Amino acid sequence: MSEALLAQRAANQAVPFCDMANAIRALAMDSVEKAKSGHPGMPMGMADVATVLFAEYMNIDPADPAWPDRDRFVLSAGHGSMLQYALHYLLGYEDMPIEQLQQFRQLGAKTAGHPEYGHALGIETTTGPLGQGIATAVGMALAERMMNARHGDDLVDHYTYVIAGDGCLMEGISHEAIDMAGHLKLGKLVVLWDDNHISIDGSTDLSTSTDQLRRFEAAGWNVARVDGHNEGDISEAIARARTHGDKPWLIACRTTIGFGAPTRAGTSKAHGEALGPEEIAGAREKLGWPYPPFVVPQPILSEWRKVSARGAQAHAQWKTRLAASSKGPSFKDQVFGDASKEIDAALTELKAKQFVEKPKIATRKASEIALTAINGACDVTVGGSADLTHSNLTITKGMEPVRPGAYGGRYIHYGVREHIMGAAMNGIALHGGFIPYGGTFLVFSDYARGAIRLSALMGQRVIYVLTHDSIGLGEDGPTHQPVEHLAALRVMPNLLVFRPADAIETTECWQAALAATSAPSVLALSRQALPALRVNAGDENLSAKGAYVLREAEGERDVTLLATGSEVELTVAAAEMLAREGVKAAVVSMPCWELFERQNDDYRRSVLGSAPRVAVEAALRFGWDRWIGDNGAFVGMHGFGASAPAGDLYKHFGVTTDAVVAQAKKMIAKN
Ligand SMILES: Cc1ncc(C[n+]2csc(CCOP(=O)(O)OP(=O)(O)O)c2C)c(N)n1
Ligand SMILES: [Mg+2]
Repeated sequence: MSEALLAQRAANQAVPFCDMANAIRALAMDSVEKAKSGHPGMPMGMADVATVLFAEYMNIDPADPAWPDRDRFVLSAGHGSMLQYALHYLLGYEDMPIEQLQQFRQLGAKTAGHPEYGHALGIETTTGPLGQGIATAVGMALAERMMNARHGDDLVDHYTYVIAGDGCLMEGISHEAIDMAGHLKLGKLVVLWDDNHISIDGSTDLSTSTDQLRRFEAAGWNVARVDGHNEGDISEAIARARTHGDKPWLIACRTTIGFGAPTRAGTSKAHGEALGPEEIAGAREKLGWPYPPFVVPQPILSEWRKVSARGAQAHAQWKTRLAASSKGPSFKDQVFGDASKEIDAALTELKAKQFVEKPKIATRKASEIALTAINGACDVTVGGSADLTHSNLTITKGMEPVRPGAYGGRYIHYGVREHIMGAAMNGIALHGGFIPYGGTFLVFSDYARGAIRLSALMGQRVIYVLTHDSIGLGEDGPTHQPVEHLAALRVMPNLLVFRPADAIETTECWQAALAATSAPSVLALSRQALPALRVNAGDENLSAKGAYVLREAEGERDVTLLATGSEVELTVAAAEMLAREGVKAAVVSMPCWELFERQNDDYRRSVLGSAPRVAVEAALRFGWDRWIGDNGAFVGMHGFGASAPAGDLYKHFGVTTDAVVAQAKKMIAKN
C-alpha cells in the first residue's frame, strides 16, 4: 500500500492501528501469565492480521451473535484461543468481560483452553485438534453458497474467514479440505495462514518442505503472500480476496511468533507457555504498551467497539432486506423452522406400509427408502457420500448434486475423503439451515473419527450413514469388515449408535436420529438382506427406547437373548429352536445402547429380565458385559474377519443359530 494511502488510513483512525493490535497482544500475554498456562505466541504473532480482518472487514453483530448472515470466523489454530477471547472482549461480547480473561483456562470460565462451540458467544466451532477448523470452515462456506443459491444475495452473502497455522496445514485433513474447497470453487472462503515457520518442536523445516502456495494453487485456490505485520499489505490482500471470489483464497501471512517478546519472539519458546514477568515487561516496552495488566485504555476500546457498531448496522440493514424480500418466509422457514412434523408423518406412514409389506431387504436399502420419505417431506436434509453413493444408498430420486459454481443441489459428492466429509458436515450443521447426512463404510469411520468426535462434543445433528457393518459384507474381507468399530463408536460420549435389525427398525432409527437435535448419530447398516422381524404393528417408536422385547418367552424366561442388527434374525431363530425344546427364551433387540441407557430402571429391568443373558453381535465383545453381566455369554467375533461369502464367514466364525442355542443351554445349566 502506498505511503499516501497509509497516511490517509491513519488519519481516519482515532487511535493508531498498532495500539488496537497491541491490545490483543497484551491481553494474550497477561491472561496466559495469570493462568500460568496457554499459548501467547500465536495471538501475538497474528494480532495485526486479526486486527485488520476484524476492524475493516468482519461483519458480525456481537449483540446478536447468531445473526444468520454474519461472516464466520474460525480460529483453526485453536491453541491461540486468547486471540479470540481478546477480540471478543474488545468487541464487547456480553459474556466476555475482562474478568473472563482473568479467568482464562479456569473451571467454569467462558475462556476455555481452546475455543469451544456453545461455551462462549460467537465461537462458531470448536477447534484445537489442528486441521479441524479449516475443514469445518469448508462446510460453512459451502452451506453459505447453498443457502445463497436458494435465497439470493440479499439474504445470504457472507464470508468464511479462517486463521490457520503451520500445524493445520501439515495435518492430512487439510489436504482433503483444500481439495474439496478448490474443486467446489468456494470463493468466499479466505484462509489467513500464520506463516511463522515455527511449531512446537522448533522450526518447521525440521518436518516440512512443502511449498504451500503451490499446493493450494494446484488445488484451485488463489494465493497471496503478505508481510503479516504490515497492516496495509494485509488489508489489500483481504480486499483482493473479496473482489476476486471465483476461487477460495490462501493468504500466507509471514509473521513472527510472539511478536514483541524481546527474547522469545520468533522461537518455539513463544508457542505454548507463559512468558514470565521479565519477558512480559520487555514486551510492553518494545511494543510501547505502558498500561497495567488487563487494562485497555478507553480510546482504544472505543475504537474496537466501532467495529461492533458497524456490524450492528449491517445487521439492521439485513433485517430490512429480510422483511422486504419475497424469499423472507422461505428463508426463515429453513433457518428457524422445524420440519419434524412433516418428517414424522412421512415416516409413520412408511412404517405402516412396512408392517403390511414385511420387506426382506438390507438395512442400507431400508435406509434409502426412509431417506426417500424424509427428503420428500422436507428440503433441509443434505445428503452425500465419500464416493460410495451406490453402496451407501444415500442419494434419493430427484436429488441433484452440488457442483462447482452451482450450489442449488442437495447432494454432495465428498469424494474419497471421509475426514472432510465429517468436518464439512459439522460446518454445514453449525452454519445453520441444513441437516447433513453422509455415508461411507462403517470400517472407514476411523478415517473420520476426529470429525465425529467434534460432532459429538459440539452436539451437532450430523448423521453418519455407515453401511457394510459386519462380516456380513462378505468377500471384501477383513480390511473392509468392521469388528471393533461399534465398540469404538459406542464409547464416544454424546454419539448415538444405531444398528437396526430390519426395515421397520431402520425407519425408526432414522426418526430417532433426526429427533436428536443435539447429538450426532451413526446408522450402522447391513449390506445383506434381512427379513422383517417386527410382527406386532404399532405407532410407537420402539427403537427410540434403545432396546425392547422383540419376542417374549411364553412363561417365565429361562434365558434372555440380546442382539443387534443382522444378528437379531439368527437370534430369533435360536429362540424358536429353544422353544421347540421347551426352553423359554426372550429376544431383545438393542438398536441403540445409548438411548436404552436413558430409560428408567423399571423399563430397563423389564427388558433385560433376571434370567441369564446371551448377547449376539457379529463384532467384538467389548462393551457387551455392561448388558450381559458377569455371568453372561457372548456369541460374536473374537478377532478380524476373513474374505469369503458372508454365509461361510458366519459359520466359520461361529456366529450361528446353533451357537446361540448352545450358549443359551450352557447358561441355563450353569445357573
Ligand atoms: C491434531 C493435533 N495434533 C497435535 C496437537 C498439539 N499441538 C498444538 S499446537 C501444535 C503446533 C502447531 O504449530 P503451529 O500451527 O505452527 O502453531 P504455532 O506454534 O505457530 O502457534 C501442536 C503440535 C493438536 N492440537 N492437534
Ligand atoms: Mg507456526
